[in-house]
Amino acid sequence: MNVINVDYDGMIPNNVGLNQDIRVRKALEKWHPGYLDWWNDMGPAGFQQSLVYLRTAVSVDPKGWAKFDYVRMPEYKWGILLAPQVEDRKVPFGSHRGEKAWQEVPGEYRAMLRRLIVIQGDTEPASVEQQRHLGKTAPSLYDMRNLFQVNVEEGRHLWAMVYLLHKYFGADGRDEAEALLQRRSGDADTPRMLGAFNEKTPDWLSFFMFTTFTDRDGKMQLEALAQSGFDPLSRTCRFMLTEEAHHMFVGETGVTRIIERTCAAMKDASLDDPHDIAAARRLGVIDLPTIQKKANLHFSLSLDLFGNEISTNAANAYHAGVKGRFREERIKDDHQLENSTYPVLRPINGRIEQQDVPALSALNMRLRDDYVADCNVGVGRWNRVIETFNIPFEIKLPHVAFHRHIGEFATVKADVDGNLLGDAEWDRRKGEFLPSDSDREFIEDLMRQPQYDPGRFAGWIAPPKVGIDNKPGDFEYVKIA
Ligand code: BYC
Repeated sequence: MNVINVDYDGMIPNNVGLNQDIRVRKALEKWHPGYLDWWNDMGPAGFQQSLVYLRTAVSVDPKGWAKFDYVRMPEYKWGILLAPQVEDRKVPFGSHRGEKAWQEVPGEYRAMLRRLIVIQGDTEPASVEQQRHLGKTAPSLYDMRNLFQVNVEEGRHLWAMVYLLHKYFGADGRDEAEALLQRRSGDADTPRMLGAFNEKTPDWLSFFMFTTFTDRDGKMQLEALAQSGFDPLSRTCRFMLTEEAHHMFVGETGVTRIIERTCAAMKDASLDDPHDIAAARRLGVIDLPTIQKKANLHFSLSLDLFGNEISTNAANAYHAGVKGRFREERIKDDHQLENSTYPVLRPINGRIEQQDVPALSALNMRLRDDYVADCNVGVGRWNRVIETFNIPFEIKLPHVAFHRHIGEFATVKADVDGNLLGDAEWDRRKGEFLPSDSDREFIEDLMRQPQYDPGRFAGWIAPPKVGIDNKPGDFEYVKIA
């Protein structure tokens, strides 16, 4: 079997030799109908019979791994794809640094690995559930197709984690795989595991912010897991990262196109004051301050996904060689961190202060710092669009203490500049920073009318610069059934 090309003949496309691995193949085939039931119940509402122009992974060769074609989503070939094995790979960090990477789960790290794989797996179906109603308000067939592409690939990422559970974790793995189909985003009794995945994604601006900020947490976590000494996890995550890039592209360019449309409408109407919200809204576009508020919301929710700044779980996972740092191989240090420190921000006596703590326990903070830097690159691209229109407005990421529910800042209230606020002042001013009910109603009203004509776009978003798979502007990305 060729590790680059995928065995595409069976029920489950794969490059892991599933045909020869009868136990795992049978277990996955047993899990499959439950997955399809979940997809039909909780996947994109209303478009399951439509033909969607989707890419499917047919190889793991970085130079060309996908083919595009029309497919009905329930018939999408969700495959199990691992990046090619790196010959003679070594554990790159922690106490086992330099030892041969593990092809099986080391007994002493079994519970730790299972927990990380389950948490990663849980986020994937959660996001599909959160986005399931958006097709009904799609601003174009191009955007609708991108939404569905993201959705089917999150479904594939669930398959990726379920494969690891079935292959390497025996009966407990099978139970966990079953439970991944039972939890539901936002459900009071059986919620998804991490906070941000129980929030709503009620409109397209939220979707684009989610794919910008929350999918980027996905990128960072996958990069950290791709370093793992447990080689099958590393290889799985490396291939998932290839797909993840498109999800962030969808988010970042989606927000860019909304900003572009807003700025163009303001210029056409000679509206120079970006803070004249009512005037911008009268033009049928989303005002820049509301875009900023949505960014504040989704960025702060995504920061919570990094866990506690100071975490024994993270220290243990690094020491064990199970979860590394962002781009571990590019960092110049001993890759063990037993004797180094890292600066962490903490609220101390009513002020936010920086404290040096043991680097091993600060790994979540470090990954979050890398994440914030990566986010700032994307925000810079948004601001360059605003600049080209000469509009005096800059989108800024809020301070990391703002609107937090996990970690050091969960017990304090802060404004977007990191000034600590009393409860009363927070209650009075939170509408300045976060979308209010009326902001949400405005956006919902604006987006109520979908645009399903090929090549046409709702009035609040600019068309993309190029089509998917280089298709022309009027390409029918979704044939609505
Ligand atoms: N919500 O020691 P701590 C993606 C819990 S996104 C609720 O800081 P740790 C995607 C924590 O579980 C990436 N609970 O934990 C994006 C722990 O509970 P237990 C998903 C939380 O392990 C878009 C306790 O608090 N992948 O792929 O250092 C679309 C103590 O916390 C939260 C991963 O996250 C929270 N936000 O850090 C689709 C990678 N935060 O176990 C997909 C795998 C913490 O003591 N996960 N808690 O009862 C991990 O690496 C880590 O588990 C975490 C938490 C970074 C999540």
